[in-house]
Amino acid sequence: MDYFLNEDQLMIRDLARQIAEEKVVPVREELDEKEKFPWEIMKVLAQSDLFGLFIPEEYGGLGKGSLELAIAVEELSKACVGVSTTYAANALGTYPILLFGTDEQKKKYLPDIAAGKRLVAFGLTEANAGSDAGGIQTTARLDGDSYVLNGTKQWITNGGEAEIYTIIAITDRGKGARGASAFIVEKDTPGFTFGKKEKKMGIRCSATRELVFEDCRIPRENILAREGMGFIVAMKTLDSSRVGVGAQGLGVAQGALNEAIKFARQRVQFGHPIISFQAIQHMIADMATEIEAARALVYSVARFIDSGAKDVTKVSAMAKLFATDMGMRVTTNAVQVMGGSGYMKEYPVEKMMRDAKILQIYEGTNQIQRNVIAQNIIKEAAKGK
Ligand code: COS
Repeated sequence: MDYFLNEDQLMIRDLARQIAEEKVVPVREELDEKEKFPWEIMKVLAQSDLFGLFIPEEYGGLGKGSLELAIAVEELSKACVGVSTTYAANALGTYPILLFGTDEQKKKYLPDIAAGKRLVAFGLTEANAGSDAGGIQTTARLDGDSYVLNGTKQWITNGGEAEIYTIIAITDRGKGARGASAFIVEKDTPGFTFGKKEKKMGIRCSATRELVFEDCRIPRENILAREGMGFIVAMKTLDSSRVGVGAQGLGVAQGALNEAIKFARQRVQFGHPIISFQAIQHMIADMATEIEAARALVYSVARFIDSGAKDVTKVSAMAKLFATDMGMRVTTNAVQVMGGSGYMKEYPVEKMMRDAKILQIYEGTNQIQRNVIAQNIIKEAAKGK
Protein backbone atom coordinates (compact mmCIF):
# COMPACT_ATOMS: atom_id res chain seq x y z
CA MET A 1 0.00 0.00 0.00
CA ASP A 2 1.15 3.54 -0.66
CA TYR A 3 1.82 5.37 2.61
CA PHE A 4 2.56 8.60 0.75
CA LEU A 5 6.13 8.72 1.97
CA ASN A 6 7.94 11.83 0.79
CA GLU A 7 11.16 11.76 -1.24
CA ASP A 8 13.42 11.88 1.82
CA GLN A 9 11.52 9.05 3.50
CA LEU A 10 11.72 6.91 0.36
CA MET A 11 15.44 7.61 0.15
CA ILE A 12 15.93 6.57 3.78
CA ARG A 13 13.91 3.40 3.16
CA ASP A 14 15.93 2.50 0.08
CA LEU A 15 19.23 3.22 1.80
CA ALA A 16 18.36 1.12 4.87
CA ARG A 17 17.03 -1.64 2.59
CA GLN A 18 20.22 -1.68 0.57
CA ILE A 19 22.38 -1.88 3.69
CA ALA A 20 20.16 -4.64 5.07
CA GLU A 21 20.34 -6.69 1.89
CA GLU A 22 24.00 -6.12 1.04
CA LYS A 23 25.65 -5.91 4.45
CA VAL A 24 23.35 -7.63 6.95
CA VAL A 25 21.83 -10.63 5.15
CA PRO A 26 25.22 -12.16 4.18
CA VAL A 27 26.53 -12.10 7.77
CA ARG A 28 23.43 -12.47 9.97
CA GLU A 29 23.78 -16.22 10.43
CA GLU A 30 27.41 -15.92 11.48
CA LEU A 31 26.69 -12.99 13.81
CA ASP A 32 23.92 -15.07 15.44
CA GLU A 33 25.99 -18.23 15.68
CA LYS A 34 29.08 -16.50 17.11
CA GLU A 35 27.16 -13.93 19.15
CA LYS A 36 29.36 -11.34 17.46
CA PHE A 37 28.55 -7.66 18.02
CA PRO A 38 27.75 -6.01 14.65
CA TRP A 39 30.38 -3.27 14.75
CA GLU A 40 31.06 -3.47 11.01
CA ILE A 41 27.40 -2.84 10.25
CA MET A 42 27.22 0.00 12.80
CA LYS A 43 30.12 1.63 10.94
CA VAL A 44 28.19 1.39 7.66
CA LEU A 45 25.10 2.90 9.31
CA ALA A 46 27.27 5.71 10.69
CA GLN A 47 28.82 6.41 7.28
CA SER A 48 25.32 6.53 5.80
CA ASP A 49 24.24 9.13 8.42
CA LEU A 50 21.52 6.84 9.74
CA PHE A 51 22.48 7.43 13.38
CA GLY A 52 21.59 11.09 12.97
CA LEU A 53 18.12 10.52 11.53
CA PHE A 54 16.08 11.65 14.54
CA ILE A 55 18.58 14.17 15.90
CA PRO A 56 17.97 17.89 15.15
CA GLU A 57 20.17 19.50 12.51
CA GLU A 58 21.56 22.01 15.02
CA TYR A 59 23.16 19.07 16.85
CA GLY A 60 24.57 17.44 13.75
CA GLY A 61 21.65 15.20 12.82
CA LEU A 62 19.32 15.05 9.83
CA GLY A 63 16.40 16.56 11.74
CA LYS A 64 13.94 13.82 10.88
CA GLY A 65 11.57 12.08 13.29
CA SER A 66 9.97 8.90 14.53
CA LEU A 67 8.58 7.90 11.13
CA GLU A 68 11.97 8.01 9.41
CA LEU A 69 13.51 6.11 12.31
CA ALA A 70 10.72 3.51 12.18
CA ILE A 71 11.25 3.05 8.44
CA ALA A 72 14.98 2.46 8.91
CA VAL A 73 14.35 0.09 11.83
CA GLU A 74 11.73 -1.83 9.81
CA GLU A 75 14.16 -2.35 6.93
CA LEU A 76 17.01 -3.52 9.18
CA SER A 77 14.61 -5.81 11.05
CA LYS A 78 13.62 -7.56 7.82
CA ALA A 79 17.20 -8.79 7.70
CA CYS A 80 18.19 -9.16 11.38
CA VAL A 81 16.53 -8.04 14.61
CA GLY A 82 19.85 -8.41 16.47
CA VAL A 83 21.27 -5.66 14.27
CA SER A 84 18.12 -3.49 14.44
CA THR A 85 18.07 -3.86 18.24
CA THR A 86 21.62 -2.51 18.47
CA TYR A 87 20.61 0.44 16.30
CA ALA A 88 17.23 1.09 17.97
CA ALA A 89 18.63 0.76 21.52
CA ASN A 90 20.99 3.59 20.61
CA ALA A 91 17.93 5.75 19.95
CA LEU A 92 16.32 4.54 23.19
CA GLY A 93 19.40 5.65 25.13
CA THR A 94 19.50 8.98 23.29
CA TYR A 95 15.87 10.00 23.90
CA PRO A 96 16.45 11.08 27.53
CA ILE A 97 19.09 13.56 26.29
CA LEU A 98 17.00 14.63 23.32
CA LEU A 99 13.81 15.12 25.33
CA PHE A 100 15.22 16.40 28.64
CA GLY A 101 18.84 17.49 28.07
CA THR A 102 19.97 21.10 28.45
CA ASP A 103 21.40 22.82 25.41
CA GLU A 104 24.86 22.24 26.89
CA GLN A 105 24.25 18.51 27.36
CA LYS A 106 22.86 18.24 23.84
CA LYS A 107 25.85 20.09 22.38
CA LYS A 108 28.21 17.86 24.29
CA TYR A 109 26.69 14.49 23.38
CA LEU A 110 24.35 14.63 20.37
CA PRO A 111 26.85 15.45 17.59
CA ASP A 112 28.95 12.36 18.38
CA ILE A 113 25.81 10.23 18.64
CA ALA A 114 24.49 11.58 15.32
CA ALA A 115 27.80 10.77 13.67
CA GLY A 116 27.72 7.24 15.08
CA LYS A 117 31.03 7.88 16.85
CA ARG A 118 29.69 6.95 20.28
CA LEU A 119 27.00 4.35 20.89
CA VAL A 120 24.38 4.86 23.60
CA ALA A 121 22.52 2.56 26.02
CA PHE A 122 19.56 3.08 28.34
CA GLY A 123 19.77 1.73 31.90
CA LEU A 124 16.48 1.34 33.73
CA THR A 125 15.90 -2.38 34.40
CA GLU A 126 17.26 -4.12 37.50
CA ALA A 127 17.03 -7.65 38.88
CA ASN A 128 13.99 -6.71 40.97
CA ALA A 129 12.63 -3.92 38.81
CA GLY A 130 11.48 -5.13 35.40
CA SER A 131 7.78 -4.49 34.79
CA ASP A 132 7.76 -2.64 38.11
CA ALA A 133 10.11 0.07 36.88
CA GLY A 134 9.32 2.22 39.92
CA GLY A 135 11.00 -0.40 42.13
CA ILE A 136 14.59 0.36 41.13
CA GLN A 137 17.22 0.22 43.90
CA THR A 138 20.26 1.85 42.27
CA THR A 139 21.00 5.06 44.15
CA ALA A 140 22.59 8.38 43.26
CA ARG A 141 23.73 10.42 46.26
CA LEU A 142 24.69 14.05 45.90
CA ASP A 143 28.14 14.69 47.37
CA GLY A 144 29.59 18.14 46.72
CA ASP A 145 29.79 18.64 42.98
CA SER A 146 29.21 14.96 42.19
CA TYR A 147 26.56 12.30 42.27
CA VAL A 148 27.78 8.95 43.57
CA LEU A 149 26.05 5.95 41.97
CA ASN A 150 25.70 2.53 43.56
CA GLY A 151 23.73 -0.44 42.23
CA THR A 152 23.41 -2.87 39.35
CA LYS A 153 21.41 -2.57 36.14
CA GLN A 154 20.42 -5.79 34.40
CA TRP A 155 19.93 -6.89 30.76
CA ILE A 156 21.10 -3.59 29.30
CA THR A 157 21.16 -3.60 25.51
CA ASN A 158 24.46 -2.23 24.10
CA GLY A 159 25.93 -2.63 27.60
CA GLY A 160 29.73 -2.69 27.45
CA GLU A 161 29.79 -1.57 23.80
CA ALA A 162 28.16 1.82 24.29
CA GLU A 163 30.18 4.79 25.49
CA ILE A 164 27.28 6.88 26.78
CA TYR A 165 24.67 5.59 29.26
CA THR A 166 21.44 7.21 30.38
CA ILE A 167 20.73 5.80 33.81
CA ILE A 168 17.73 6.01 36.12
CA ALA A 169 18.62 5.97 39.83
CA ILE A 170 16.96 6.85 43.11
CA THR A 171 17.89 10.18 44.68
CA ASP A 172 15.18 10.15 47.35
CA ARG A 173 14.04 6.72 48.44
CA GLY A 174 11.15 8.07 50.52
CA LYS A 175 9.38 9.44 47.44
CA GLY A 176 8.92 6.24 45.40
CA ALA A 177 8.68 6.83 41.65
CA ARG A 178 8.94 10.59 42.31
CA GLY A 179 12.31 10.05 44.00
CA ALA A 180 14.05 8.80 40.84
CA SER A 181 16.37 10.88 38.69
CA ALA A 182 18.07 10.42 35.32
CA PHE A 183 21.79 10.77 34.64
CA ILE A 184 24.31 10.61 31.83
CA VAL A 185 27.20 8.30 32.69
CA GLU A 186 30.20 7.81 30.43
CA LYS A 187 32.02 4.53 29.95
CA ASP A 188 35.40 4.44 31.68
CA THR A 189 34.15 6.45 34.65
CA PRO A 190 35.89 4.92 37.70
CA GLY A 191 33.50 2.65 39.60
CA PHE A 192 31.51 1.73 36.47
CA THR A 193 32.06 -1.84 35.23
CA PHE A 194 30.21 -4.45 33.18
CA GLY A 195 29.02 -8.01 33.72
CA LYS A 196 29.49 -10.79 31.18
CA LYS A 197 27.61 -10.75 27.89
CA GLU A 198 24.33 -12.64 28.37
CA LYS A 199 23.55 -15.70 26.27
CA LYS A 200 20.14 -15.28 24.67
CA MET A 201 17.50 -17.19 22.71
CA GLY A 202 17.49 -14.61 19.92
CA ILE A 203 19.01 -11.24 18.95
CA ARG A 204 22.25 -13.00 19.81
CA CYS A 205 24.57 -10.54 18.08
CA SER A 206 23.27 -7.68 20.22
CA ALA A 207 25.12 -7.10 23.49
CA THR A 208 23.20 -7.50 26.74
CA ARG A 209 25.17 -6.92 29.93
CA GLU A 210 24.90 -5.88 33.56
CA LEU A 211 26.06 -2.38 34.47
CA VAL A 212 27.69 -2.28 37.88
CA PHE A 213 28.10 0.99 39.79
CA GLU A 214 30.33 0.97 42.86
CA ASP A 215 30.85 4.44 44.28
CA CYS A 216 30.82 5.70 40.72
CA ARG A 217 31.28 9.46 40.86
CA ILE A 218 29.84 11.55 38.03
CA PRO A 219 29.71 15.34 37.65
CA ARG A 220 26.65 16.95 39.19
CA GLU A 221 25.81 18.57 35.84
CA ASN A 222 25.19 15.11 34.32
CA ILE A 223 21.70 15.00 35.80
CA LEU A 224 18.93 15.15 33.17
CA ALA A 225 15.96 17.41 33.90
CA ARG A 226 16.01 17.71 37.70
CA GLU A 227 15.95 15.53 40.80
CA GLY A 228 12.71 13.58 41.03
CA MET A 229 12.06 13.60 37.27
CA GLY A 230 13.72 10.24 36.54
CA PHE A 231 10.57 8.14 36.30
CA ILE A 232 8.96 10.67 33.95
CA VAL A 233 12.16 10.76 31.86
CA ALA A 234 11.98 6.95 31.62
CA MET A 235 8.27 6.86 30.76
CA LYS A 236 8.49 9.63 28.15
CA THR A 237 11.51 7.90 26.65
CA LEU A 238 9.54 4.67 26.35
CA ASP A 239 6.58 6.57 24.89
CA SER A 240 8.91 7.70 22.09
CA SER A 241 10.72 4.43 21.57
CA ARG A 242 7.94 1.82 21.75
CA VAL A 243 6.67 2.63 18.27
CA GLY A 244 10.17 1.68 17.10
CA VAL A 245 9.78 -1.74 18.71
CA GLY A 246 6.55 -1.99 16.72
CA ALA A 247 8.61 -1.24 13.60
CA GLN A 248 10.88 -4.15 14.52
CA GLY A 249 7.86 -6.49 14.74
CA LEU A 250 6.72 -5.21 11.39
CA GLY A 251 10.11 -5.74 9.77
CA VAL A 252 10.77 -9.22 11.09
CA ALA A 253 7.26 -10.29 10.04
CA GLN A 254 7.74 -8.94 6.52
CA GLY A 255 11.13 -10.62 6.29
CA ALA A 256 9.64 -13.96 7.37
CA LEU A 257 6.68 -13.68 5.00
CA ASN A 258 9.02 -12.95 2.09
CA GLU A 259 11.00 -16.10 2.92
CA ALA A 260 7.85 -18.20 3.29
CA ILE A 261 6.49 -17.07 -0.09
CA LYS A 262 9.82 -17.73 -1.82
CA PHE A 263 9.93 -21.21 -0.32
CA ALA A 264 6.27 -22.06 -1.01
CA ARG A 265 6.70 -21.20 -4.70
CA GLN A 266 9.56 -23.67 -5.03
CA ARG A 267 8.62 -26.50 -2.69
CA VAL A 268 6.73 -29.21 -4.57
CA GLN A 269 4.47 -31.72 -2.79
CA PHE A 270 1.73 -33.89 -4.29
CA GLY A 271 3.03 -32.79 -7.69
CA HIS A 272 2.43 -29.03 -7.15
CA PRO A 273 4.26 -26.09 -5.57
CA ILE A 274 2.79 -25.82 -2.08
CA ILE A 275 1.75 -22.21 -2.75
CA SER A 276 -1.00 -23.64 -4.98
CA PHE A 277 -2.69 -25.19 -1.91
CA GLN A 278 -5.45 -23.21 -0.26
CA ALA A 279 -4.17 -24.08 3.24
CA ILE A 280 -0.91 -22.28 2.47
CA GLN A 281 -2.61 -19.47 0.55
CA HIS A 282 -4.87 -18.65 3.48
CA MET A 283 -1.94 -18.56 5.88
CA ILE A 284 -0.08 -16.22 3.55
CA ALA A 285 -3.18 -14.03 3.11
CA ASP A 286 -3.59 -13.73 6.89
CA MET A 287 0.09 -12.96 7.40
CA ALA A 288 0.10 -10.27 4.70
CA THR A 289 -3.12 -8.69 6.02
CA GLU A 290 -1.80 -8.54 9.58
CA ILE A 291 1.46 -7.00 8.40
CA GLU A 292 -0.37 -4.29 6.46
CA ALA A 293 -2.58 -3.48 9.46
CA ALA A 294 0.51 -3.22 11.69
CA ARG A 295 2.29 -1.00 9.17
CA ALA A 296 -0.70 1.33 8.97
CA LEU A 297 -0.76 1.60 12.79
CA VAL A 298 3.00 1.96 13.27
CA TYR A 299 3.35 4.64 10.56
CA SER A 300 0.27 6.53 11.83
CA VAL A 301 1.52 6.53 15.43
CA ALA A 302 4.99 7.64 14.30
CA ARG A 303 3.40 10.49 12.31
CA PHE A 304 1.27 11.40 15.34
CA ILE A 305 4.40 11.59 17.52
CA ASP A 306 6.14 13.69 14.87
CA SER A 307 3.17 16.09 14.78
CA GLY A 308 4.22 17.16 18.28
CA ALA A 309 1.23 15.52 19.96
CA LYS A 310 1.61 15.69 23.73
CA ASP A 311 -0.01 12.49 24.90
CA VAL A 312 1.27 9.56 22.88
CA THR A 313 1.50 7.00 25.69
CA LYS A 314 -1.57 4.97 24.71
CA VAL A 315 -1.02 4.85 20.95
CA SER A 316 2.69 4.13 21.23
CA ALA A 317 1.86 1.18 23.51
CA MET A 318 -0.79 0.07 20.98
CA ALA A 319 1.71 0.13 18.11
CA LYS A 320 4.21 -1.90 20.15
CA LEU A 321 1.60 -4.37 21.34
CA PHE A 322 -0.11 -4.99 18.02
CA ALA A 323 2.93 -5.09 15.76
CA THR A 324 5.04 -7.31 18.02
CA ASP A 325 2.28 -9.82 18.83
CA MET A 326 1.76 -9.89 15.07
CA GLY A 327 5.52 -10.35 14.53
CA MET A 328 5.51 -13.42 16.77
CA ARG A 329 2.47 -14.93 15.03
CA VAL A 330 3.76 -14.28 11.53
CA THR A 331 7.28 -15.58 12.14
CA THR A 332 5.80 -18.70 13.78
CA ASN A 333 3.51 -19.21 10.79
CA ALA A 334 6.38 -18.67 8.37
CA VAL A 335 8.16 -21.58 10.07
CA GLN A 336 4.92 -23.57 9.78
CA VAL A 337 4.55 -22.85 6.05
CA MET A 338 8.11 -24.05 5.53
CA GLY A 339 7.62 -27.13 7.69
CA GLY A 340 10.79 -29.10 8.53
CA SER A 341 12.87 -26.69 6.44
CA GLY A 342 11.56 -23.76 8.45
CA TYR A 343 12.79 -25.40 11.64
CA MET A 344 16.33 -25.85 10.31
CA LYS A 345 19.09 -23.27 10.68
CA GLU A 346 19.69 -23.53 6.94
CA TYR A 347 16.77 -21.09 6.46
CA PRO A 348 16.49 -17.69 8.18
CA VAL A 349 12.94 -18.05 9.55
CA GLU A 350 14.12 -20.17 12.48
CA LYS A 351 16.24 -17.22 13.66
CA MET A 352 13.46 -14.74 12.88
CA MET A 353 11.07 -16.65 15.13
CA ARG A 354 13.63 -16.68 17.97
CA ASP A 355 14.36 -12.99 17.45
CA ALA A 356 10.67 -11.99 17.35
CA LYS A 357 10.08 -13.29 20.89
CA ILE A 358 12.04 -10.54 22.62
CA LEU A 359 9.85 -7.86 21.01
CA GLN A 360 6.91 -9.01 23.13
CA ILE A 361 9.11 -8.67 26.21
CA TYR A 362 11.50 -5.72 26.10
CA GLU A 363 10.62 -2.03 26.51
CA GLY A 364 7.70 -3.26 28.60
CA THR A 365 6.11 -6.68 28.19
CA ASN A 366 2.98 -6.77 26.09
CA GLN A 367 1.03 -7.40 29.29
CA ILE A 368 2.37 -4.05 30.58
CA GLN A 369 1.38 -2.42 27.27
CA ARG A 370 -2.18 -3.67 27.81
CA ASN A 371 -2.14 -2.19 31.33
CA VAL A 372 -0.89 1.14 29.97
CA ILE A 373 -3.53 1.18 27.22
CA ALA A 374 -6.34 0.26 29.62
CA GLN A 375 -5.25 2.83 32.24
CA ASN A 376 -5.25 5.56 29.60
CA ILE A 377 -8.67 4.51 28.31
CA ILE A 378 -10.04 4.62 31.87
CA LYS A 379 -8.50 8.09 32.40
CA GLU A 380 -10.03 9.34 29.12
CA ALA A 381 -13.42 7.92 30.06
CA ALA A 382 -13.26 9.67 33.44
CA LYS A 383 -12.56 12.95 31.62
CA GLY A 384 -15.55 12.28 29.35
CA LYS A 385 -13.39 11.98 26.20
N1 COS B 1 4.25 9.89 30.79
C1 COS B 1 4.30 10.77 31.80
N2 COS B 1 4.08 10.42 33.09
C2 COS B 1 3.85 9.12 33.36
C3 COS B 1 3.79 8.15 32.35
C4 COS B 1 4.01 8.58 31.00
N3 COS B 1 3.98 7.72 29.99
N4 COS B 1 3.54 6.95 32.91
C5 COS B 1 3.43 7.16 34.23
N5 COS B 1 3.62 8.48 34.49
C6 COS B 1 3.59 9.13 35.79
C7 COS B 1 2.22 8.94 36.45
O1 COS B 1 1.32 9.95 36.06
C8 COS B 1 2.57 9.01 37.91
O2 COS B 1 2.73 10.37 38.28
P1 COS B 1 2.21 10.89 39.73
O3 COS B 1 3.08 10.18 40.72
O4 COS B 1 2.42 12.35 39.63
O5 COS B 1 0.78 10.48 39.79
C9 COS B 1 3.95 8.37 37.99
O6 COS B 1 4.50 8.49 36.69
C10 COS B 1 3.86 6.92 38.40
O7 COS B 1 2.99 6.27 37.46
P2 COS B 1 2.21 4.93 37.79
O8 COS B 1 1.56 5.06 39.13
O9 COS B 1 1.37 4.57 36.63
O10 COS B 1 3.46 3.94 37.92
P3 COS B 1 3.52 2.41 38.22
O11 COS B 1 4.61 2.22 39.20
O12 COS B 1 2.17 1.86 38.50
O13 COS B 1 4.09 1.79 36.87
C11 COS B 1 4.16 1.11 34.57
C12 COS B 1 3.67 2.10 35.63
C13 COS B 1 3.89 -0.34 34.92
C14 COS B 1 3.42 1.50 33.31
C15 COS B 1 5.67 1.33 34.38
O14 COS B 1 6.37 0.91 35.50
C16 COS B 1 6.22 0.63 33.15
O15 COS B 1 6.13 1.16 32.04
N6 COS B 1 6.81 -0.57 33.32
C17 COS B 1 7.48 -1.26 32.25
C18 COS B 1 8.88 -0.77 32.23
C19 COS B 1 9.56 -1.08 30.96
O16 COS B 1 9.10 -0.77 29.88
N7 COS B 1 10.72 -1.69 31.13
C20 COS B 1 11.57 -1.97 30.03
C21 COS B 1 12.86 -1.33 30.36
S1 COS B 1 13.59 -0.50 29.07
S2 COS B 1 14.06 -1.90 27.81
